[in-house]
Amino acid sequence: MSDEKNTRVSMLGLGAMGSVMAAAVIEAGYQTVVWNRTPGKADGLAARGAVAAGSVREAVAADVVIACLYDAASVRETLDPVVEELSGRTLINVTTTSPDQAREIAAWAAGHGIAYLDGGIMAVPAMIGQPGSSILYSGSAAVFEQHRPLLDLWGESVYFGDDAGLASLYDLALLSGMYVMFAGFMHGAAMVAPAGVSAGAFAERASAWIAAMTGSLGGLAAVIDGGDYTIAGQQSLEFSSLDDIVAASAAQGISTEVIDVVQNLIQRQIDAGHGEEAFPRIIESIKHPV
Ligand code: FVH
Repeated sequence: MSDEKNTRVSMLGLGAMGSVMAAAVIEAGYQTVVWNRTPGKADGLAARGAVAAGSVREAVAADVVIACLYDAASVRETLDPVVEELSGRTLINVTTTSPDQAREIAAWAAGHGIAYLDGGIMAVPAMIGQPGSSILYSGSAAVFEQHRPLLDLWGESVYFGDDAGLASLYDLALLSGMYVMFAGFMHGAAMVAPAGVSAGAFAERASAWIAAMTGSLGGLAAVIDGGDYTIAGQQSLEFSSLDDIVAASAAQGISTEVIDVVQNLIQRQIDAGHGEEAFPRIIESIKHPV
């Protein structure tokens, strides 16, 4: 641990997320260098003990370089001109990218002798270092293991293997679950709004209901992983018709688009002759697009 604290860490990108992550590194006692494209954003961190680098070239002269930039293009735009300096060093990229972009950056890094770990941040800035924050990693296992104390400053560190794209894939898969869940909440809030129910009042009920329902994810997963949707005792697809929800939504004068998506996934399986099988079978509609 004491060796780790002698590690010189550089943070590139001091936006909403990068500045909070850099502050945690400074707070933990690491020698911290910070850099941002637009000057001025490093001032507060310099006052807390960081060295504000005057250029990217100066910033990457560190043991570990963290990139928390806007997107994959900004990572390459920032690092391409200083690739010789980065060679032989360690790059941890927590910028959100697609899985293929993460793999491209990993290949670029490997081609220049840079040890590379890709990260997907499952937190908003206020959560960094707090319970509930996690960062998903894939790429170099050696980098993950060696710098675990640094990574753990930001939240739970979870490693998914040497495919640099896998952390990003998990990140985006989890976000897809979040967005669809939020859209479902919005649909419910829109349904009750004409009855004079505020979104806040609905959120109280919805929070309790969604929390209770997350307990069933493991059961759904067990059916999917088992590959047998003819399980007795499970609600069948024919019984899962969302017609009542669609009709009630229309009667409230709201769009049925959110519910139509789920209804269509169910209907495709019924049309294919699987109406008596269990609800988790809709994953087959998703896996096999029309
Ligand atoms: N903020 C959040 O809640 C989410 C949580 C999940 C993960 N994301 C991802 O984290 C990356 C950084 O996000 P951020 O919130 O810090 O983003 P911004 O506040 O917009 O700061 C962006 C920084 O990137 C710099 N930058 C942009 N383009 C370039 C470029 N071409 N060359 C160099 N730097 C660039 C920007 O610099 P400046 O505009 O101040 O000069 C900021 O430092 C991101 O991937 C999220 O998806 C955050």
